[in-house]
Amino acid sequence: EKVLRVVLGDQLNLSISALEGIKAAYDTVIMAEVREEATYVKHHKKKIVFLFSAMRHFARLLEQEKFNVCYVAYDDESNKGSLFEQVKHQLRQEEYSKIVLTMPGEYRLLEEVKSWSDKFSLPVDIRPDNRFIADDGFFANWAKGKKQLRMEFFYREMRKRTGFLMEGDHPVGGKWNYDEQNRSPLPAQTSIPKPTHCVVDDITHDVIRLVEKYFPDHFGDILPFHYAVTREQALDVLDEFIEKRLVNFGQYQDAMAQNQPWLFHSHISFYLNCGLLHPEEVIARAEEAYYNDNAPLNSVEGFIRQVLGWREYVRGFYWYFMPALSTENVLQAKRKLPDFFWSGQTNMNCLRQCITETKQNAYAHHIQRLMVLGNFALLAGLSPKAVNEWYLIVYADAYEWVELPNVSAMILYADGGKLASKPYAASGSYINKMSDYCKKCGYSVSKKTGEKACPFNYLYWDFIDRNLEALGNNPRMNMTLNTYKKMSEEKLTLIRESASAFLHKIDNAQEV
Ligand code: FAD
Ligand code: DLZ
Ligand code: SF4
Repeated sequence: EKVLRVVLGDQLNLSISALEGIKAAYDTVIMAEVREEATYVKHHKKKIVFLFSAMRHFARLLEQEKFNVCYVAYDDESNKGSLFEQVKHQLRQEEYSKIVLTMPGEYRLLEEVKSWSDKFSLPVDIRPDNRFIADDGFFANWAKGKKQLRMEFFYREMRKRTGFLMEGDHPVGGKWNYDEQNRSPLPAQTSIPKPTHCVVDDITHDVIRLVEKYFPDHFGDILPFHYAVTREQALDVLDEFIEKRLVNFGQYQDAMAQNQPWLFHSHISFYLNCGLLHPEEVIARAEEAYYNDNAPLNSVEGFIRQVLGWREYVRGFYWYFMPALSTENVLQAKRKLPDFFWSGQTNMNCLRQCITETKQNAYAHHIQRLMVLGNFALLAGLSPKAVNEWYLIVYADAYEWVELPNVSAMILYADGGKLASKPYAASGSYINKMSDYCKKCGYSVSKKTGEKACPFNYLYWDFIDRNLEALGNNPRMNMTLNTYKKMSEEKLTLIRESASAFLHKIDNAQEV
């Protein structure tokens, strides 16, 4: 009784549920580099190189484990272009009693594989995704009957349930959250450890050539390429983070600096999200660093909150609110994406930095994604559909389950506040406080209106002005709204004029 086991490109772990109970001598593991997955949005070139290379390395590992692997490369003659067609083709080659796979990470693909059983007239066993800590249903159970779904409370439940950073029923150190210690800008001369550079082998070189050939019009730079593509390499990246950067992670978590894309972040989202690392092992390593006195509590708790809290929370949030989440747009934002989101060509230094680094690395750290790029998308009223597509394309760690809640709910407030209690809107002064970007900018962060003024300043008030109805009843907006209400009509007119001139320019592809 042969079983066909399908392993998707982001499920690259020997412990993945799709492989549980495998009979090496009988079963086939099928993996395929397919046009449909690589182009349903036009992923960043580096993202495709990373994933295809990691897939090829994982297939090789499976072969070493003596499994029967059917690996279909992108340019194989037998490549059918989609997972469905590839599985169909394989079912014609050999007889199988059933198909087994781990639940895909995206709604789109889950719906697709749910239809396979009928289409192939074969049982399809879709197993729970064991790449996460919270099991299916945990979020839904927690969310049931709650008016507000704040991450902080979900996170506390996860701490209690797993025992990470717990002393009995109490959080280690007496507090659940040390965020107030985690908001320092980066002092000018801070020395920042270099990010881990992994060696590029022949497999990756082959994939680089392939991506150059077949995806020439996709966004982004392939070289330099230094990401991990095996579990061993990903563990090296994790080691270096724990040894060199975790100590300062907390304090500088929200900082940004000119030409410093990596700072003290972990750079492991790529590996967590494609299965090379498991969140539990990552958290255990950070916790151990605290108990061994190698990193302070604010850093370790801050990091664990990201992985055990935010990451698990957004995944639960995604499945709880799909498919409605993907079309929500309570602020009715409609503007198309400005061209500079692809070219990086803008005089706004913060955006230029974040977009250029994104193009080079298929990576930006959290506060760049949130408070520069996201904040701009919110204030300028960019359409959630366009912004979601951009984020899904440009980051090598982007899959819809994690990208969509962060974009639609966290930055755009398109869900009307199910995730965030108020929009993460900020003027230029926040960016100025947390970075040195403004010092190198053509605009003046201290000017509020007019040609030279920082666009974030007037866009902020124009955003409030435009969205009064949607935001007016939110008590968390009271302070902002009070300031707004006290503004003179004259000042408001200047704000509206500056904002409309700026928005007119981006709508007409003029330089800003
Ligand atoms: P670190 O700063 O070192 O954080 C450690 C880990 O915590 C990350 O690796 C990640 O797994 C997890 N984490 C932190 N914040 C979040 C969060 N908000 N949601 C989920 N996990 C989190 N992360 C993705 O993995 N994929 C995405 O497509 C993605 N899109 C984002 C879009 C927007 C608009 C925003 C604001 C955030 C997005 N994030 C996304 C979250 C976060 O920015 C990245 O996880 C982080 O920048 C990855 O870099 P790092 O591994 O160095 O993270
Ligand atoms: C993202 C991606 C890409 C670019 N290519 C493939 C592929 O060729 N084959 C594959 O099995 N998976 C790929 N993936 C990952 C899938 O799109 C992923 O499984 C879904 O997005 C669900 O998270
Ligand atoms: Fe960005 Fe405004 Fe600062 Fe320029 S002045 S870097 S546009 S926040």
